[in-house]
Amino acid sequence: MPLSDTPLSVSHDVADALSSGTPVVALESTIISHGLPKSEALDAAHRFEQLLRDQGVVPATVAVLDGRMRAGLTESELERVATEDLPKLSMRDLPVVLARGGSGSTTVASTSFIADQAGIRVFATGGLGGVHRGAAQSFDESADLKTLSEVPITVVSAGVKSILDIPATLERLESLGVIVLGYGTAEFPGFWLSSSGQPLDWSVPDADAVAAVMESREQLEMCEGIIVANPLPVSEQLDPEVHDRALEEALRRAGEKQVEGKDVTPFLLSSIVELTAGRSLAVNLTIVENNIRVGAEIATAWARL
Ligand code: PSU
Ligand code: MN
Repeated sequence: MPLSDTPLSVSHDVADALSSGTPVVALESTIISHGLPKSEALDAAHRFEQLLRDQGVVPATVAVLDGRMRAGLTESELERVATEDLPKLSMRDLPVVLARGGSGSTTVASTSFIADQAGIRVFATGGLGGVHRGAAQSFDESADLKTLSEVPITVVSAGVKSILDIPATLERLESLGVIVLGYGTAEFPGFWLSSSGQPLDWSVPDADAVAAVMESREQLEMCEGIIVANPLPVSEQLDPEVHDRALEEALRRAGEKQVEGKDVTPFLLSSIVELTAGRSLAVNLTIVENNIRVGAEIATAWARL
């Protein structure tokens, strides 16, 4: 199907940048609509985009609005994402919501898919979805993993949150053939903590090295995504003791309330914000900003190639 027939709208800014070789970085909207308190969401969405512009990169925040996939939002569209109660859309939700002319925020999976359809190669986020604790019983594994094995995007993240089973997530990424590069580290980051303690096979020193891997993947015509695992500096991580206590209590609450399915991630995240008196949220924002900076460097290095 020609691109003009697909329900995809690329903003003028983003389309111009893509055709002129100006670097573009995609941003997801689930962080904005579900990952942050409503009071913070719009400011954060603005800040994320501005950070990219400051580095000479065009931001492409991704969402679904009124039955169309969007890459690059206007001010009023960004406001809608931050203030309306939009459903969180993973891959399998896209055809249904598009068919109904509906709207929603996009996860890592659906953002990766839409960004790729728009021709965007780099995406910056906070943390990825992964294998949940207890997945051996519940089979709860984020569709992010499957999609990242099918879409040749490069996503910058601080690993996955400790609310998940991190070793199992890394095993699944290996099975799925997703490329994982430690950015200046040989250990997988632990989101709020600089390291999860899990070793990685590959580490890269800088954005040029990531762009070189992207080029090499392209030469091999591989479709698997690249995860650039970018840790927080130790000086900015959440106090490990505060982290461990909040995590334990949040998991206990989720078990007690029998939270299931796609509600698990937002429930645990908001519980941890409450249990750390907002500190996890401040660290969360720092993480996304850090990843955006690295995403901008990678997109710039890629545009140079
Ligand atoms: N991890 C975070 N913050 C988030 C998410 C993950 O630290 O907001 C969101 C992302 O959009 C991710 C999604 O793609 O949750 C994964 O949800 P699920 O496990 O339901 O696939
Ligand atoms: Mn799930």
